[in-house]
Amino acid sequence: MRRGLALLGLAFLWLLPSGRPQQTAEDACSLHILVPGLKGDAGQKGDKGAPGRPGRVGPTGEKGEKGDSGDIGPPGPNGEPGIPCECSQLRKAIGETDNQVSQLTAELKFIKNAVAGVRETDSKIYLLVKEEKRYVDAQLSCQGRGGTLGMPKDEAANGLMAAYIAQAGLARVFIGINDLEREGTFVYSDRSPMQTFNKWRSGEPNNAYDEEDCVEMVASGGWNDVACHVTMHFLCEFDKEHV
Ligand SMILES: [Ca+2]
Ligand SMILES: [Ca+2]
Repeated sequence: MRRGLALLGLAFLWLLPSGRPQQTAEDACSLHILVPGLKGDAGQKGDKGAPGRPGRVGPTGEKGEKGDSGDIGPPGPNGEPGIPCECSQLRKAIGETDNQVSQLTAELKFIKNAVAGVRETDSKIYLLVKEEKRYVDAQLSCQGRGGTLGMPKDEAANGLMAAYIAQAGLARVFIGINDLEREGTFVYSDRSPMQTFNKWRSGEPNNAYDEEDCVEMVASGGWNDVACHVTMHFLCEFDKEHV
C-alpha cells in the first residue's frame, strides 16, 4: 500500500515539469481577455413574464351632477276599441224592469187576495180587495185586473157579496154603482141602468151634503150613497169567460 502511494507521487512529479510551457502560453492569453471586447449581438427576447398582482382599490370619486331629462318618447300604439255605451238602452231596460216589478207586486197581492178566498157563481168571480182606495181608484184597480167594481144586479149576487163582506169582518166596501153623470140617476159601473132590483137602506140615497155620488154596501147587504173621495176597501167582480 505504501509502495502504491509512492509510485503515485512519482508519477505526479513527472507530469508537473512537462506541463509548465503550456501554463505560460495560457497566461499570455489571459492578458488579452482583460481588455473589454466588442459588444455582442442582442440576445433572443425572453419569454413573457407572469401577470402581476392586481392593484389596491382606489378612493371613491365625487358624486356627479344630475343629468338633464331625456326627450319625450314616441306615443304608444292605439288601445283595443271599447264596448259602445248603451246607457240609454240600459236606463230604458231598468225602467221597464221597475214597471214589471210593480206589476208583479200588484199581481202577487192580487194572488194573495185570491188565495185568501174569492167567491164565485156559475158566471162570476168576486174578489174583496183589502186596500183602501177612493171610488175612482178602486174601479181602476178592478179594471186593471180585468174586472170591474161589483155590481149586485139580483138578490143572489147581493146576498153573496154581503156574506163575503161580513165574513171578512168589514163594515162597508165600495160597489160598482154611482150617479156621477146625472144626479139621482144611478147606473152600474158598466154603465148599465139600474133595474127594479135595489137594496137601498132606509132613507137612502140621500145625496147628503150634495156630494154623495158613489155607493157602498154594508155587511148586512144594504146600499148607501156616499162621497166618492172617501177611501175604503172594495169588491171587484170578474166574468168567468174573461178570466
Ligand atoms: Ca148623488
Ligand atoms: Ca147617503
